[in-house]
Amino acid sequence: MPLPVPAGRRHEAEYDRRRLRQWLAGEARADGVTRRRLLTLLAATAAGSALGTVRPAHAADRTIVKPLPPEWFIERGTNAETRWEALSGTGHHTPNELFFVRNHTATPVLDADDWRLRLWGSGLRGAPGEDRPVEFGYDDLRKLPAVTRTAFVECTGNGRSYYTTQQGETVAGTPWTLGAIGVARWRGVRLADVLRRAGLSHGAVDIQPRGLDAEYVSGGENLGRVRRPLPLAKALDDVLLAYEMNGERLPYDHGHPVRVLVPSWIGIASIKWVGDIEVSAQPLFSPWNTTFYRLFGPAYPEGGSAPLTRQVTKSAFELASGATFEAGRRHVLHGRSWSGAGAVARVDVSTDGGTTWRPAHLRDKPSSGTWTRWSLGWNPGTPGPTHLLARATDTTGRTQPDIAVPNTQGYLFDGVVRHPVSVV
Ligand SMILES: Nc1nc2c(c(=O)[nH]1)N[C@H]1C(S)=C(S)[C@@H](COP(=O)(O)O)O[C@H]1N2
Ligand SMILES: [Mo]
Repeated sequence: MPLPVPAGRRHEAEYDRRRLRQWLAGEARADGVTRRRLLTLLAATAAGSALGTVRPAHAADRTIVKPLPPEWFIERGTNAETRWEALSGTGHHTPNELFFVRNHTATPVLDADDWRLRLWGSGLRGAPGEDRPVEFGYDDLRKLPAVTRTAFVECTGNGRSYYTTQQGETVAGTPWTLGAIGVARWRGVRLADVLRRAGLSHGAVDIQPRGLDAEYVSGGENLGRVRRPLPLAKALDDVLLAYEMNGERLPYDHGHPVRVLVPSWIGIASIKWVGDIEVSAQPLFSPWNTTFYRLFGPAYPEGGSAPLTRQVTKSAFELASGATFEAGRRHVLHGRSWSGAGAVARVDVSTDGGTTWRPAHLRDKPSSGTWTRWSLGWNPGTPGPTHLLARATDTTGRTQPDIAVPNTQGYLFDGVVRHPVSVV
């Protein structure tokens, strides 16, 4: 039996863990102590074990906490894209270790025990003219009725690089291929339940969750903390405050202790590390529904489109770019297709660069808010390079076009992607 730890020491051990996590997040001073020494200490704590195999030389500069082995991820600045070939053989849900990360700055390492969610603003009932904030702790949320749902989180810029490589357009932003999406089983509470408990007024129209990560500086301008308004109708419909991902405590990089999860909508709506939610009787704006996440370009009005909401339809093969296939043998191609408008109920695949098409075999019951896995047998004949193409159609009748309508920030690419492979 382990010896009982004196209360004073237990306390200090807990504080030490927190202090070390703060150091990792750049929030503690460590004058006169080497980085190596602190990493050794960190590795000995519970926080350390959750970090896995942090590469010591880079640990203090890293913006993502979890390991990013190059066979699973393509690192893109503060972000990490999942490699599609790494999803081969995984189930319907993306394992947490493989889930892409999109960080405006860096993952803050937060402690659920210290965390509070503050709801405030003119859309809450209170004495007239009085701003009446309401707070919930982590345990308060865990005591509310829990719900579980499978949903993707996908970056609005997923597939952005194909505007350039397939269409010759110049677009601004992270040049994702198709790996800025993941599907997880999220568990948490309905945002509607929390809003009602906080005392939602009849006049409320918008809510605005805000992250606890650092303020975002873009082009020399401090835009403040990451935040984006959400119409009340969506907030009350199917939005969750999630504290679990695939049966595990929410990982640091994905919003620990609590994130917003807005099914079918663009990834930016699903605010991670949520610290407060403004509930407003007036419509709200932030840079993330004005400058960003509207469509600008020749096909759109001068001031841009309306703020973006749902994702578009896309397909991807569980293959590396340039994968090789032996001629004269039967192979099975696997892939996944998804849409923000409805379930994907039909996928057509071409193995000859788009000349002929065959329907793929669906491996999931089509369901909205998530992808449908599919497969197709292929017996390639002549050696040489070719392109594999997949075109999905969702239950609302949307089919992926050959060409996506361009916009300056390269959002919502829905064109059919030409995946290069070679037959050997
Ligand atoms: N607080 C906060 N929330 C955030 C972000 C962020 O940088 N800070 N990035 C957003 C964007 S653009 C996307 S695509 C998703 C990515 O979620 P993930 O990192 O869990 O995959 O989180 C969103 N929520
Ligand atoms: Mo995103």
